[in-house]
Amino acid sequence: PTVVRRLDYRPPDWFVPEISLDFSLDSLKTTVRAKLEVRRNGNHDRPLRLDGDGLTPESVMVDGTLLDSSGWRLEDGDLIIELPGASHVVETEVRIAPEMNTQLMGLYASGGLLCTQCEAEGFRRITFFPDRPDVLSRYSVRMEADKTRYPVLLANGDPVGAGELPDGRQWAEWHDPFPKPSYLFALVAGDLVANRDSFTTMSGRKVDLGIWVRKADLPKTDHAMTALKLSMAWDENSYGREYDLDVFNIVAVADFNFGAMENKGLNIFNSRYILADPDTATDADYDAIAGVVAHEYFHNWSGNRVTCRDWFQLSLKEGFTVFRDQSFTADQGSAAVKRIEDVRVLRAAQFPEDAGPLAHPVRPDSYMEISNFYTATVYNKGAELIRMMAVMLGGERFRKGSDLYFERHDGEAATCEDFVRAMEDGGEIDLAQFRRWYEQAGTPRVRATLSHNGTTAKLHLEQNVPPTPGQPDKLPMVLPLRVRLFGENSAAPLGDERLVLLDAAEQVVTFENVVERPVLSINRGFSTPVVVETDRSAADLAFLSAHDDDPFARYEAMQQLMVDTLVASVAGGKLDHGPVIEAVRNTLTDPALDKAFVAEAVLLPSESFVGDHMLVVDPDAIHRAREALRHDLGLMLEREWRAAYAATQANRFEYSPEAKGARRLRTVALGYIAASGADDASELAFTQFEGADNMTDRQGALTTLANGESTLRAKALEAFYERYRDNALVLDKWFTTQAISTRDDTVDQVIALSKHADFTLANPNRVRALAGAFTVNQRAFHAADGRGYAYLADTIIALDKLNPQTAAKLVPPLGRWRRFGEDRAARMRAQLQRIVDTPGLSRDVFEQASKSLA
Ligand code: B3K
Ligand code: ZN
Repeated sequence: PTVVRRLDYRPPDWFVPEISLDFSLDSLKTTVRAKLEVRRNGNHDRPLRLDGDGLTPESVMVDGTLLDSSGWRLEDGDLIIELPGASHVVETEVRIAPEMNTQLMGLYASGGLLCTQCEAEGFRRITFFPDRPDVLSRYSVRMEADKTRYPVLLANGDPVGAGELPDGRQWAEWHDPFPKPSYLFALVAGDLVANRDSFTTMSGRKVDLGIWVRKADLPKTDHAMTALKLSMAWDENSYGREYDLDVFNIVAVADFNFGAMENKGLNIFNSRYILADPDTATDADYDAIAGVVAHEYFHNWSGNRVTCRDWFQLSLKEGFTVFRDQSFTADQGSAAVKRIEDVRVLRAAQFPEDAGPLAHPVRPDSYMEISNFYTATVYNKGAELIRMMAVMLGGERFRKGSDLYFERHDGEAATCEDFVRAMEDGGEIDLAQFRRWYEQAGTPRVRATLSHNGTTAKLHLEQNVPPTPGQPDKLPMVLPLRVRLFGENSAAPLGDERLVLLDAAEQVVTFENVVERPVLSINRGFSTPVVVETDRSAADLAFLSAHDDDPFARYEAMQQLMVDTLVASVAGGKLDHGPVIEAVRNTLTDPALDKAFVAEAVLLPSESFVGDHMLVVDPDAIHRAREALRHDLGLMLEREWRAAYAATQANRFEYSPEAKGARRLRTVALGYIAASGADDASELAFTQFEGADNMTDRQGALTTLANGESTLRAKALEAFYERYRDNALVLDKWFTTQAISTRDDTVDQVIALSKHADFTLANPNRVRALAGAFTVNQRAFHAADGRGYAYLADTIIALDKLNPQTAAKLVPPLGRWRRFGEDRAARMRAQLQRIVDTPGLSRDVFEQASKSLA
């Protein structure tokens, strides 16, 4: 496959200021007529090239005249037309079959609906068009369809007309006044009902809001609606951004390749990020819904009004929008817990990516298939870059920078460089060296050593950015480190927090008036996305976990203590669980801490996070060490866990931060009680399972049972299945709970589940629920005999024939082979090779698998 390179960017040869689309919709035979006003860009004689993917023109007209087949040609699926003048009107007609579209890109069918997904390059599967984000057009869309099957017809922008047609058909027309790239085009046709509401913007305009779902799902849409209105108000208050159309619609669909899509005025969502009620959605689901609704809404400015010039700039809209949705969520509840969650995601998904064969800069330099670059690096590390700028600038100057960015580039297709320059000009800061964050892949490592002499403390800092594919040598980055010292005896801070900008390979920071032995609190709030190595003792970490005034740093100290303990015990070192147990006890019994924070802080790091701290990952040894520590924590603190469990029981369902925190702690406590080996643990879990009035408690109990050997396990799984077998989103949880089980037989169970009548490769959520979740289960996936790898490869190969994009997302876990011992590495490579050797492989999977082998 050809490689696309960032530095090869050229402006488009032709612009398309206006486009009219006319759809005659049918699930098997949809006719698409497109009328493009094209305008030559500059002085050149190159033909008009319209991207196409799997399309055959039924007819091609230029300026009203039908061309015979000598007037156009197809080249790699694209339509090429030689045009004499500076502007013309080009009309094409194609037929497509949404029902046959298993890739879920372009126009496709989902549960009787017709819907679209165009980002990044799906529009070319609908009609011939210059399908690149720097071609912005005004869209008029007319749709007609059977009135009974498709009573509701939606598209971008505002509705401008509708009417009846003979033969039981009807039509509707929508017009979007804002020029937009083709990836933001959308339409939906189906039998839908709406949860309707309205929002009055800061300048007093009333916007009609609609969340469209199947009739039975209507009662599950209130939470998403609340989140939408909160998001609209938040963007006005925090960024001065107002909504700009008269209507804003959201549609939920069951079959979707990722979370949701920010199409102008018509967001289309994976139903799992819309539908919620206490009986079927967990607190984590509620939070994810609010976060994704906010994210897609915020794209209206960071993405739609200002879009990307080319796909290498993807982080311009995604990194910024993730940062915006993270800030929104932090403002709605506990900012500390939100930060902990975000860092956990970064470490679980992005750090391993940055350390492996698929590592790439936040602004990549090349790709074979752009769909493979919707990554944790572009999204989550990209958000960290924005956050660092915000930390360096402070709120007010950051806002000046963002205001300038929106003002300068409204209506344009911009670059990451444009964003950085707006921050420099608006925020009055020099970001010359900071730009390396966009260029260099790899997670920087910082070594921090504190020494104390008399009343002076010196912090010695060293940074190092590891080599990554194509980037053997790295330059020093700018790392904004929030640092503070605490006195060991007084347990009080020694001076204010300092923002240290580490921008050289080595640097020494001096602290005066340090009158007692200082303990180092560094990278507070995770102010820079790096790995920090210190020589802090277990005692110092325990001290910080109890006394640091930055909640993130407190959590971090506890995590470090736990990781150090686990790594030492895997290495066969001294096995002393004491400091962890005491630190957990202190946190658990500290009445000043909120329950949600406590629940996060007392959780052991995941097995894969422990693995990330080892030279060679030994999944079985890590599992044993972690289970041993869990057992000791459960046993030694049994009284405290039971007290926490009792204190959080029987709060009737309420969706408030306090109630959520209580539920979270309850299930964590239940897990530890079970880990202690207590005889009544399964009974306790089963009672919680049966008595729960909400999914959080029910699933928490089910997870505990699913990890165990009790006979109640099968009983609970069966009851859960019977109760929810008709609810796809809840059935996904049933698959996931079994796929992440810590039991010895999980590989067999997962392989059996892949043959279950309710398993299907056609639905991406179901695939992720089983195969995707399984890859997170380090010990089961890395079963020594390689069956986990073979199962995953089988799934990838089978799925690739239907849905390459979703198949390609399953490849990276196999690419971590370098981190494992020879035996496992060989088995992982063998599966990657088998994938690469498969005839007819998609570009998506080929890119991921071949790069993973290198
Ligand atoms: N912009 C879309 C992602 C599209 C992914 C295409 N492979 C959703 C989002 O980030 O908001
Ligand atoms: Zn996004």
